[in-house]
Amino acid sequence: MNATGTTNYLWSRHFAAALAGAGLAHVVISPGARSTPLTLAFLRQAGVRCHVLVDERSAAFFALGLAKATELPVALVCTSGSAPAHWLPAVIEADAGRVPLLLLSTDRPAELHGWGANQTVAQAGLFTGFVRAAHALATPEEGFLPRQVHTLAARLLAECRWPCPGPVHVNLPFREPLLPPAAKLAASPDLGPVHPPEAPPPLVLPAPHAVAQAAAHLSGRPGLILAGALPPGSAGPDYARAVAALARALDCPVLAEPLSGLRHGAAELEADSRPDSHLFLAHGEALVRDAAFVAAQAPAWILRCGDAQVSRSLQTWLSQCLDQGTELLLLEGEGRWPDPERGTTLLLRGDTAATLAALAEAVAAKAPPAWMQAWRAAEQRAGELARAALDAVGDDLWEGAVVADLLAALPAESRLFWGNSMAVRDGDSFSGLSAKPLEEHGNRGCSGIDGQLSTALGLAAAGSAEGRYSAALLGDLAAHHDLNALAAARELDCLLVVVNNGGGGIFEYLPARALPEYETGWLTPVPLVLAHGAAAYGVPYRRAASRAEFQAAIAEAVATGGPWLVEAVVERSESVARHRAYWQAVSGSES
Ligand SMILES: Cc1ncc(C[n+]2csc(CCOP(=O)(O)OP(=O)(O)O)c2C)c(N)n1
Repeated sequence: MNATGTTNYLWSRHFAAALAGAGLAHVVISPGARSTPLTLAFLRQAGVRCHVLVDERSAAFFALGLAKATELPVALVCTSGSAPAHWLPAVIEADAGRVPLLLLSTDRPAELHGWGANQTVAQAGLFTGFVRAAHALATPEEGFLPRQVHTLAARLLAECRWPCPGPVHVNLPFREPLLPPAAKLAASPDLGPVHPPEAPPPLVLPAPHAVAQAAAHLSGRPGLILAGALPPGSAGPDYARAVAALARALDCPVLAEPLSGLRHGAAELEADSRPDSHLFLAHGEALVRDAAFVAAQAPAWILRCGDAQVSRSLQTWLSQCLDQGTELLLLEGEGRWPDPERGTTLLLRGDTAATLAALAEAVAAKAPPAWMQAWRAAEQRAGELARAALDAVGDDLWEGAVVADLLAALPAESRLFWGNSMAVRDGDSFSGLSAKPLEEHGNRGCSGIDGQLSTALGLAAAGSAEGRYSAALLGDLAAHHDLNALAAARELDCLLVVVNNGGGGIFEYLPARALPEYETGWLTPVPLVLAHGAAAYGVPYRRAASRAEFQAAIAEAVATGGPWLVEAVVERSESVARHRAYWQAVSGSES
């Protein structure tokens, strides 16, 4: 009997050590009995930081945030029963958003399944359709070969990262007794050498003839680059430099998505900060609302890399361009075909930054100069209108001001999480471009309003260890949805800004707004007293109902550090009027 406990523990120690050796740095653990051998192994594993969160749903989003920030797989551990089911929303987001997560659910042994044993459910296929791989392991057996455990560990992390980053599920049954007697546990077992195999992801490049073919499409013709968000590990300075190099070679604009990482502190801005030399544009969603501009500036080609556009206006404009014969070149290196409009002319497979750099080398001619001049002029005008929209309201608080003031207050190198639903859109409209380096994140894989606080706190947990500040902007319903995440906020340097506009503000812009049942079925304001929510978890709180109050509150939060929740109270109907006035102005109907 005791041999079983010893085997469980030894196997788990080898597994944890090999995962650490293969690069695992963070594990998010939710407590339980069946997971005991694994939990203990991770808690005792050097080089692995354990975060313990009781709610598995929050834990999984927290892990998602950690993985986004560290650009490495993060493991989750939980017990058997309903526990792993709570991971599902974050797993779905990790699948769509290509975020590497290692899901380690523990289970009862096979002989207990199907006989009504307590806390025994079919866990093995729980994440089917949303994981890169699923492994249903057998219980550890005495005499197991450590070499095989080490190789398994390396394989799991490799599967999380390549060819398409994402979640991998491992179901691990343990037979009782789960641990050896206490005396044996006190002494650390000698594991011997733990050298998991290395499996570095390859750099995938398109064939030279495919690069030449694509470059021929682009050279000398008016076009533009739609630069979207890339999965963790692919974004960053290489991406910024490569996009800038290609745009410079073609003299074409880059419509930088809010989560592309190209808006704040991107490489080309550091190289040359004169507005008349900018290649990256931040007001794409506004520019394409102007029918006259769109008609005059029809692109011959659009090159798209990264995730699809956040704004509806850009999506609609892209469809119209394709209808009118614009060629669409897709860059993709993960085996997907991300083209919701289904208008691809040429799909170029390869690592995004490396492929962009290869294209920059291969293009032969720039577009006619008037092409870029017109886009720059329009960008400048949209920027002025956005600033005017902010200046017009004085001390009134609305989302445009919240975005501008938050960006101004954050220290350089901060990580910023843009929540769904209006937060990321307001960030798109009003964050502009700046030379201050910021790392921006969001959960746009499936754009849920769940797990927003947890993801932001996961980002902050990575940031606090590096001395980096973190912040998040989200709506009141999203905050309500995930309020118990605040349990993880203690000791993290994180400013959580909740825009309280009395429910789901996004629905103000959708057809349901006209229905008599609108408030009951869509707006759905909740009687949430955020001050009490923050107090319940010991998080300092400020309420801001004016721009001056908001600026003071976030300045205090940044200056004092630690976790803060700032509630920005926005009058919904005025906010809607301001959004509409801005869109009307940029659409040219007021010019
Ligand atoms: C998990 C999940 N449930 C429901 C939705 C549908 N939904 C999209 S936006 C939204 C309202 C969000 O309200 P809030 O967080 O207050 O943000 P605001 O719209 O005011 O910006 C809802 C319910 C969703 N995206 N995800």
